[in-house]
Amino acid sequence: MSSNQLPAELQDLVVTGKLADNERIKGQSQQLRGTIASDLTDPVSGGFTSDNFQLIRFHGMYQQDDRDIRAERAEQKLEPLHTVMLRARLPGGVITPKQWLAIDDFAKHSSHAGSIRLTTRQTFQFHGVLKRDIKTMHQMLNRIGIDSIATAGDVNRNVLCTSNPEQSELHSQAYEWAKKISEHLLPHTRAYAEIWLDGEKIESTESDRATTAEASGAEVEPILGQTYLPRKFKTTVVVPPHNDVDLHANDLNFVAIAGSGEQAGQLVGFNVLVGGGLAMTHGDQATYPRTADNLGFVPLKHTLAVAAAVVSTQRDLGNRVNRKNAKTKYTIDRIGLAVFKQEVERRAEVTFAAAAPFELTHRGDAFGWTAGIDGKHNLTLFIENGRVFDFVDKPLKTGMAAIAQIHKGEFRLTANQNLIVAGVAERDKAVIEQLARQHGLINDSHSNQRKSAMACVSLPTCPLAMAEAERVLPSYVDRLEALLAKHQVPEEAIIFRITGCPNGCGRAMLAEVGLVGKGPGKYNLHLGGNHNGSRIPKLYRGNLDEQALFAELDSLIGRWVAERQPEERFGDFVVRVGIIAAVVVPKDDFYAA
Ligand code: SRM
Ligand code: SF4
Repeated sequence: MSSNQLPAELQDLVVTGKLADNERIKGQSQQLRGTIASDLTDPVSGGFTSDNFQLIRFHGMYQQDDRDIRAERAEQKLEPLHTVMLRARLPGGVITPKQWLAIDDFAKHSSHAGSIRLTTRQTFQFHGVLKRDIKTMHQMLNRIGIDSIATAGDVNRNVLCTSNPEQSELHSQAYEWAKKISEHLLPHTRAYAEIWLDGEKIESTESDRATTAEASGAEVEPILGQTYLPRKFKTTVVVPPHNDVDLHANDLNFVAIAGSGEQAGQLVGFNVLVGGGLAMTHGDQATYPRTADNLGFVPLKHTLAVAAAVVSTQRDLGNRVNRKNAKTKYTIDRIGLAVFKQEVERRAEVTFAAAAPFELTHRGDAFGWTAGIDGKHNLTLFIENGRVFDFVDKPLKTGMAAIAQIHKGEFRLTANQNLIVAGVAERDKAVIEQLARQHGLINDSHSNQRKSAMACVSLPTCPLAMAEAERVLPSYVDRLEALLAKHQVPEEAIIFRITGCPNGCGRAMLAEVGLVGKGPGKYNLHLGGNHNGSRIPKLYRGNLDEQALFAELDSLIGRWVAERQPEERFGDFVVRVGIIAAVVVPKDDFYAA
């Protein structure tokens, strides 16, 4: 038996029953090809048919329609206006000005909304791409060395890496590992190149992922397996003390550990944390958000083997019957952390050492200028909702393009939906800052509170949205700012996040105040997350409309200001005084009365 297969004694832990239909789709897809190519030439529908609707996700796209006009089109007996949303693969969120200019140009010509959307996972999305433009889009991306392989679907997604604007030695080493891990866990199928690039080489991956064939003729997927993973899988590389990537939202996390003595400041290995994830389903207590557990420390040389072992353990033991319980977090709670760890050790042929000490102190981005160790400078720009668009009063997209025209360094997208102009020479600082100010990319009136808020995309493009998120965030922050001013703490900031449904894309389940969409205009209010993102907030009040919500927050903020200990954060206060119980063991505590 290969170390990459399930030993006999663990066979009983495999969930049996009727497999989810997605397993059939993957199994019959000829390694993710399906009949996507023929759908592309079908002039009748703007959408993808049957299984292809799911399969395009593995190529980084989702079929969507504009929900604002869905009813109107139905009345006119028209099919929804199908378009795709594309999500790029950008490990660590790094993108060059030349690449930015090309995506800026494509957004102008081919995306309905004309915007570039920075996501909570350090990449960008195009919304509203018509079927006829999809191939052009992939070919344009390929020319600039970007792809969208495995940014969606049951695979390892875009690998995050702390966007450390100080660009320490440790950070640049960690970033190299984020790229290597991303590359190592990619699917091996040539489907992407065949369908979108007419078989051309994929410029963004180091190797042409030519694959060996099974006896059946199918390409071999050595890590992901022939039917890929049971569910989506997310990985980060974290450089303490900065937890901007929100590691507890992820299945697999490599926490960078620096050496001592001669190796001080150098990356020597990683603590490996597994089993984080934030999604749940309203009314289904078998689903819950969960923080990640620390398996221990491994030296650098074992990194890729451990990554592959965690992925393949989840591949073989994850629930393929019920997709709602399929993620790594549920596998670990079902089979036990000790069993999961032992199997990872066996597959990777390592023994985890005791976890190395580390501390995570904060999550927000360091806005404005910071100096790097290379004598260069970095400018972190706050992009509300990650929406790079030419708004009437602030032409952000034009401003970004103007900066890209002259910038000689790179851009870094952050996991907080913001953007860093990185590697700026002293002599170029003034002109870049001037361009940023001129186009509304720097606005000194933005409060700390506004810069600590985040929302998912939600309506009108997200088919799963139950309530608004991105579109209400600015006005909800106005109200929160007004409450902080009323209670005499205008400089304070509460980590405030809105997510349009319980899937949790805006990471409200790691906020101090988290709103989860319940229905149009209605939200569940969660409290008790903490500043560094290691505690899950619990339901405080359900189904609140805007008025009820801000009435609750008014009274809670009033109590916090009156009764807090020095420097005590809102999330810690509500737990300390018993307004809400702390979630310590998510499986047991999240729904406990
Ligand atoms: Fe997400 C599905 C947007 C980060 C959990 N997410 C979706 C879809 C694709 C809806 C769909 O399936 O049709 C949304 C598309 C909306 C649109 O129109 O753009 C969507 N998710 C996003 C983004 C763009 C939100 C944003 O405002 O930035 C983020 C893109 C990340 C990326 O670049 O890859 C995004 N999604 C997240 C996160 C946060 C994170 O990873 O840090 C989570 C919670 C963490 C987690 O996975 O537990 C998240 N998205 C989900 C889920 C629930 C997964 C689950 O475990 O059940 C879904 C639904 C699903 O997979 O079935 C989902
Ligand atoms: Fe859509 Fe829900 Fe994700 Fe928001 S949280 S983007 S509404 S799936």
